[in-house]
Amino acid sequence: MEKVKKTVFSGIQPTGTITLGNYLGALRNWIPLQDEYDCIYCIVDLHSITIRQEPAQLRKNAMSLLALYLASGISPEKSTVFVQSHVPAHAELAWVLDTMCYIGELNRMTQFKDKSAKHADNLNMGLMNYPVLMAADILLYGTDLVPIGKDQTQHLELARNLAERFNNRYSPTFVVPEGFIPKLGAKIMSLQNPLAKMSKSDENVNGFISMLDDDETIRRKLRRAVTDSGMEVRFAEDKPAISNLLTIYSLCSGVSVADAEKQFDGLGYGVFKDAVADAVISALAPIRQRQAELLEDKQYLTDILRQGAERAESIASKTVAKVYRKIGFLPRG
Ligand code: AQP
Repeated sequence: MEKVKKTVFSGIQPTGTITLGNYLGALRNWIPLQDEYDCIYCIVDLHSITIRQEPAQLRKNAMSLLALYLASGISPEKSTVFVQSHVPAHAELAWVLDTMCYIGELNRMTQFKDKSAKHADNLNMGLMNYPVLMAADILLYGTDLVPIGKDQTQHLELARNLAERFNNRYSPTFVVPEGFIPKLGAKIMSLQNPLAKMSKSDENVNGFISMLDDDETIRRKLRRAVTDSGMEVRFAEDKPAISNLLTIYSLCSGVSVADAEKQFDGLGYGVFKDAVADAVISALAPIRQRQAELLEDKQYLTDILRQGAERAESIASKTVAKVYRKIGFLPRG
């Protein structure tokens, strides 16, 4: 039967407080999709333990991330919001897909290479298998569209390949998903190194703006942001730091990059950085306040997660049952 609405799936890891990069590259773009699609937004905690996490902090991060989803505009009435570990089908399908994914494919993943270098003391199999679990997340729900930042394109390609491989080996089962990558903001860079992605696990806290940074901290980090040689506020390949700040400014203020270049023509970096800080503060402060209010009512948040998990599980468990049948596992009877 044809679906009435297409399905969107995306998730963020509760590895810390999410950054302005996660927000502009992913979360913010999820909001308008809710009116047109059946959206499933997950807190991907199974992914997060590929890096060592402190248990109490992980629990706190997951709740905080849920409140940030809601404060940013995710509606639990319109969308399914849940925690990945509450739905066992994610781990079950990941195992099946693991047996269909070649080690060479995972070895080539740039995120695996980057994270292995960063966490050489904890080179675990989960870190390598991360993209297979991500494929399971997406394929369980018949997902048509996956809104992601640019860093996830290689992983999405693997999900597409695994879907096609399974469909060809058995029979059509999985929808082959498309990525949805924003034209602007798909890769927000570190404020301290404009050649590296802004990451919530960056050891240099001045490299990222956290969604929960207060106004003063946001301003201080932006004032300290590295700049390029020269004084012009121009979007150009040879100006990666200023281009990154222009991207942030444009997305937070609604002014186009071209208009922003004109607006700051001849004014210098100092004035520009202060304006970027004003724009970021205006975008984040209301979300931060709303998030704090939401965290006051833990019961409300827990109820959302329970209902979300029930909805997600009813779809995901059917997919796993279908997959098990197709690969030849005996029915339980
Ligand atoms: N800098 C970024 N610019 C644009 N989009 C980004 N995303 C991440 N960083 C940027 C997008 O955010 C979504 C969720 O990411 P994630 O938390 O699942 O994992 P990640 O990509 O590994 O993000 P981080 O912040 O770099 O986390 P850590 O430091 O824990 O590894 C994804 O859609 C991602 O593309």
